[in-house]
Amino acid sequence: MGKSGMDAFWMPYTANRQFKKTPRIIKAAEGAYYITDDGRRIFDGLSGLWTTGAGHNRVEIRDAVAHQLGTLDYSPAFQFGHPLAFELAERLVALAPETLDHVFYTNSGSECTDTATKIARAYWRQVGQPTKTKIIGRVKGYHGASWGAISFGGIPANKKLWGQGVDSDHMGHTLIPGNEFTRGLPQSGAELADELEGIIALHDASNVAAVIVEPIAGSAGVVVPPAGYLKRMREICDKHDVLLIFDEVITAFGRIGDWFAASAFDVVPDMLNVAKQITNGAIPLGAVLIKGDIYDAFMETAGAEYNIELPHGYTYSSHPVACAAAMASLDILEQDGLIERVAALSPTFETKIHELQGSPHISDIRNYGFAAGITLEPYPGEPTRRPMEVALSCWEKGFYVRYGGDTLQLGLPFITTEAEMDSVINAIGDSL
Ligand code: PXG
Repeated sequence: MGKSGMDAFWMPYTANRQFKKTPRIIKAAEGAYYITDDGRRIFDGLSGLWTTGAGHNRVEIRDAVAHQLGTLDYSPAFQFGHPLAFELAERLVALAPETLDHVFYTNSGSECTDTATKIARAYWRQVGQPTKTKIIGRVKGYHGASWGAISFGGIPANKKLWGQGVDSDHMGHTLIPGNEFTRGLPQSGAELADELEGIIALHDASNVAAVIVEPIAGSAGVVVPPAGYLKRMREICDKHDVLLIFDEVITAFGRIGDWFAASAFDVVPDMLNVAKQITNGAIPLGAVLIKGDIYDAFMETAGAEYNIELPHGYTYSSHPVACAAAMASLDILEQDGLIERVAALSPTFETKIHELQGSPHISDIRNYGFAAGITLEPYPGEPTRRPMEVALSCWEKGFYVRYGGDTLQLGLPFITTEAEMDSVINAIGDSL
């Protein structure tokens, strides 16, 4: 593929000029490996983009998708339904914490962000508190690329180009000095949640609709919450009638050795966003899991029964092929015991990843489940350069490691062996 053959595609979140000079083309995959156009096998150290924990090209998903394409390839999402959409929704609410008992389908994490926050604002309006509109996010949060998502997100580079967004404010992040190289949950810092109380007081609770947080921030480099922090956040939301939205686009369906972070940390949000791993990445699908009393409020206030209670949705909400892929992916997680596998091997991964402490240029390592973030010391004035250099060196060695900001990220496939853990961690160490 010559340079001229690569010009037309404006690649997302990509250094296009650099990439097109030194392309990294993936043409196939199997299990935990990619195969490049020059025939190299590359270990998939981020499970795609946190999507493909069960490994690539699962026959069960391929067969379910093929069967669905030959049965019902598409049906209208509005005012009509198909059986799999209802089946999958029942299955999701059975897996989720008990009070999350309704499902709204989207196609992506960004659409989940917009959907959950739109529902939050509309909910307060429907129950007679229409001034509750502000959404609180967090510094270092990532919720996608839509207008809502960049407004509530807290990664400066993703915000700076766009000007005015949707009404929001932000809490600080939880990466505090003293917690470097913590294994799993930091034991100090729960009180950082109290900042939320100050922000709600600043704007007055009568103006605040919801808080949206990733229980473990992914894109910013796997920022693990201090023990007790999320519980404290839940209490503050309850005290001030503010809805709590968990963005579990990365954490749901096994990444942290449980079905959801909400279950793992025993904190139930009012809405919970999922995407990515729900179909093992094979077909786009997202979903917002929603508490019954929110759903009920819309049903009770919409007037005549033929009225649409929530004028929101996407052409591909509940796409039959995506639902089929999700059913097959959930089957795989259950039948192969992959979530139990992640839980069982997490301590081993934790030990191994922290063996990198002391390698040159590492200023912090964080981990939970099969996720880890490594912060690297910046070159003067160039904080993002070193992670890129290390990740590209790993690529040359046969390992895909994600880089972003001043961090490297690992999101191992759930099928990763101990030997593969060693080899990807060694590749990072050697590259440093
Ligand atoms: N929420 C979270 C927590 C995410 O991680 C989104 C929302 C947006 O999803 P969509 O499907 O609209 O892209 C994400 C996406 C990384 C990385 O390097 C993470 C994402 C995307 C690309 C890279 O960690 N997460």
